[in-house]
Order: sequence, then C-alpha cells, then structure tokens
Amino acid sequence: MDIAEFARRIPKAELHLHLEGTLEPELKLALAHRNNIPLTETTAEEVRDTYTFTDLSSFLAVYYPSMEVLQTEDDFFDLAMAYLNRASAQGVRHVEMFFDPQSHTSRGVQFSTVIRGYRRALITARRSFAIQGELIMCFLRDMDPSFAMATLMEALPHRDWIIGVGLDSDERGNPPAKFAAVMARARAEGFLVTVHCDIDQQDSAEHIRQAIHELQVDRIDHGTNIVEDRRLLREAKSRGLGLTVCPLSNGFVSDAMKTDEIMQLFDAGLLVSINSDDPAYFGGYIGDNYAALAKAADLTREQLTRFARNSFESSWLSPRIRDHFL
Ligand code: ES4
Ligand code: ZN
Repeated sequence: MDIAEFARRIPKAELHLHLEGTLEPELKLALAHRNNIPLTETTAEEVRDTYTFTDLSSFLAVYYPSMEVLQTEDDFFDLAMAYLNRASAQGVRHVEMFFDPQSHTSRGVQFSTVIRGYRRALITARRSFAIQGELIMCFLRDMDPSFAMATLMEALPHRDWIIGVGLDSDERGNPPAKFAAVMARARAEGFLVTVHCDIDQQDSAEHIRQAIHELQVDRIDHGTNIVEDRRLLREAKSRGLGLTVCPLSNGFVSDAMKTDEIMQLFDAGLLVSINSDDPAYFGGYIGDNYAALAKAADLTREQLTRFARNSFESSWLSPRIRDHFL
C-alpha cells in the first residue's frame, strides 16, 4: 500500500467540515431540478467551473448563493448522506460537522427543517456506513451578534443534537470578541465552543488570543498563525487545545498549503488534526487532505498515524468512547 492509500484508509475523526461545503455540482443540479430552481448552468462541468476562487471573499460569494437549492428536510438529508458516505470511504469513523443555520433561516428555511434532515442522516449513516457524528452550529461572524443570539435561542429545543457552537464566515473586521456574549451564553447552556481563526488574517494572533482568553474556546479551527506568538503557542499546548487545520483549503484561500507552519505546530506537540473544510469546493475529502500533506511534507506512516490519533484526542467524544478509538 503506498502512502497516499495509507493516508486515505487510516481510521480518523473529522473535526472541521462544513456540511454546506459538501455540495457537489451533481447534487446541486439534482436539487435545483427537484425544487424547480432555475440555474444558469446545465451540466456538472459548468457548475464546477463556477467553483473557482482566489481568496475567502470570492469563495463565500459562490458558496452562499449555492445553498439556495437546499429547501426541504430531504435536501439536507441527501446532502449529509452523500458526505457521510464519502467520508466513511476515506476512513472517517467519527465526525463533528459544522452547519450554518443562519444561511438558511435568512432565506426562509426553518431551523427545524435543516436540523431534522441532518439528524436523520446521522442516524441512518451510523447503521449504513459505520460512521458516527455530532453537529456543531456555527454563527456567521459577518452578521450582527444579535442574530447569532436569536439563533442560539432557536437552537435550544434541539440542544441534545448540537454538541457545540462555532464561528465562521468572513473574519475581516469581525474578531472573536464581538461574539463574547453569545459564546458565554452558549457555554452557560452547555455547549462546547470553537472558533475559526483563519490563516493570514489581519490581527491573526490577536484573534487567537481573544478566542483563548476572552471566549475560552475548547478548540480552534485553522489557527496556524499561532506560530507567530510563542507565548500563545505554549498556552495552547498546555491547555491541550486542538487545532483543526485544512491543507487543501489553505491553498485556495491563501497562496499556500502552509505545510511548514502545520509541521512546526505538529512537531511542537500541539494537537493538530487534518481536515477537509469544504471538500466539494476545495478539491478533496479528508483522506485527500492527509495524502496532500503527506506528499508536501514527506510524511511517514508514523506521522500520519499521529495526526489521526490527534483527531480523536482533540474530538469532543466522551473519554470512554474516545479511548475505544485510540
Ligand atoms: C468557510 Cl473556508 C471558510 N472560511 C470561513 N467560513 C467558512 N464557512 C465555510 N467555509
Ligand atoms: Zn472552516
């Protein structure tokens, strides 16, 4: 078995995956057809051609309008099932999946429609594909914190199905501290907390500092710019904070995969895991991300095994179940 095959097969947890980022061109077309939504593109190739971007804003400008095809509970179910099927084929045994309720409720789709579809997929996939998972509700940081708070309130009847909350979308001018009150309330309601600290943002280290000190996060999504601040790095390590990095995504929203930074953090002993972010848009699922980093950093099987182990160690599984995977 070559290293790429090993990378795809090794049992792993996925901790940084946006369900809405798993919308493959073929499914987008099928859902548009089913819901009578006109699209300018008529073939999967044409849709794929629109999936091109050079930075985060040009990505988000394609990403949000694509979601229009997601309308019914079955649509959300089909989206999540397609992902869970593929993830299972690339070694994922446990997944903590982000979803963006505001990107649906803001266009008239009910919160309960979204979560019912995703929840049913998780139950079905556990039986069909031997993969289990949890949902993490993300707030859109480029919208007002009062909308995030209202969304948190709307989620409370579904709290048993949401393990934690996250913060995503456009980070420019939207630091973690802006959402400190929402995140404090979420924590008081029993949710775990994670926050995107995207690569190469302005004030990256300051955003990471706010996430750790002011939001008391349980994990950080991306966060590779922590290499710039030795004190923060030491603190993240001593707190056992996981960093969920996404090599292929990095290559799209920046000019590089950030191999050196990822390996520096990994070698320093932080709980760095490899993840896919938005696999339908960034050219690969999680195993492909393991394989891409293995190639770029010339990783050994032992190192890949350590990355996979990190993914379970920094997951939000209960210790008893986590131990079963380690
Ligand atoms: C995202 Cl790559 C990225 N960055 C920020 N927010 C996001 N939501 C989905 N993908
Ligand atoms: Zn992300």
